[in-house]
Amino acid sequence: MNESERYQFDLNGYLVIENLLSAEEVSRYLAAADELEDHFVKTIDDGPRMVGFSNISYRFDEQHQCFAYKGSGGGGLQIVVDDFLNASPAFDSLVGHTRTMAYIDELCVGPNWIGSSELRYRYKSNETHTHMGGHMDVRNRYEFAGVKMYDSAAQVWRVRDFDLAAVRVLYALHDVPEDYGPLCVVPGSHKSNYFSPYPDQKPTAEPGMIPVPLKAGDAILFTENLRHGGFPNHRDQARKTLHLMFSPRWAGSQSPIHWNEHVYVSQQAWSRYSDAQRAVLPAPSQDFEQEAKVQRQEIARLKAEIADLKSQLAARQAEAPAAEPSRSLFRKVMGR
Ligand SMILES: O=C(O)CCC(=O)C(=O)O
Repeated sequence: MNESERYQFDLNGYLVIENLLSAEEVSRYLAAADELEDHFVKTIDDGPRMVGFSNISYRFDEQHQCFAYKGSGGGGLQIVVDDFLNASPAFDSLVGHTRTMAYIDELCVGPNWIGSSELRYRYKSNETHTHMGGHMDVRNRYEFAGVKMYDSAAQVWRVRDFDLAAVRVLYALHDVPEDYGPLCVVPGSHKSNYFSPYPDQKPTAEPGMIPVPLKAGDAILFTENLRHGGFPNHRDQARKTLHLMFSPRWAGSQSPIHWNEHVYVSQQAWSRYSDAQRAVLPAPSQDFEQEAKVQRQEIARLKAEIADLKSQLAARQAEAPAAEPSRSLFRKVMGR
């Protein structure tokens, strides 16, 4: 980071890096995102399903080894694909991406790694409700250290300015102007001593919230303590972006499906990575463990669905009109 970038990042809590991705990287990632889109749109409501933090219902996509969920902020559809790095070798060069890691290593003490990875499709009218702002969660800590520290990853003593527990990077796969659903932020809110008094809702209604338009290949880096959201997408096409979160290895994931655990790396993706790439991801859990986790959740969901259907049936039976009087009662009443 140069002097101006350090100043801007500390002051505002975010930084736009123009052309962090090369034109070739942008076209490769966008082509892969385009190719996957149809599949995720068609299958998003299928099983098997798993429930993540905050009751978010995910679908495990066996074919691409990803977890996907949908949302509808602002009334428009959003599809979020967690662990998208498994979905295509086209994304491999994003793991340990040299230009990105130069920023991450300066902001976040090593050994650091990818704490969440999302491919987001945000369709017409979709917006992301406002959230975060200030000292909200220790896993998001923003700290200006400015002291000499031992860097255990590089095994050297050095003066470190930034000591963040979570840095998000959002890469634009096409131009994202103001009407195309850009990320929005309240600059400086990462240092706020009060939580936002405004509801976690309409990003356009919150005072101080500004959109951050990007060009294809640009990225925005921000501290997770920064208050942010996503402006509405007014266009007929989906806004497509890639999101990585970096954290020290000891910090738990904030992806709802991996809450306080870590991202899922498939055996297939792992086998493609170099040692340097493997350093920024956890090794794959045994496939059978992952499979068992998915199956246990699916069984629990089906049991809950059966219980719910049984109680609906019981309620309907209770409401049903009384049965015809029995013949003996009829006889009694009629005196026969
Ligand atoms: O995709 C967006 O516009 C919003 C992203 C966001 O809120 C997040 O990364 O936490």
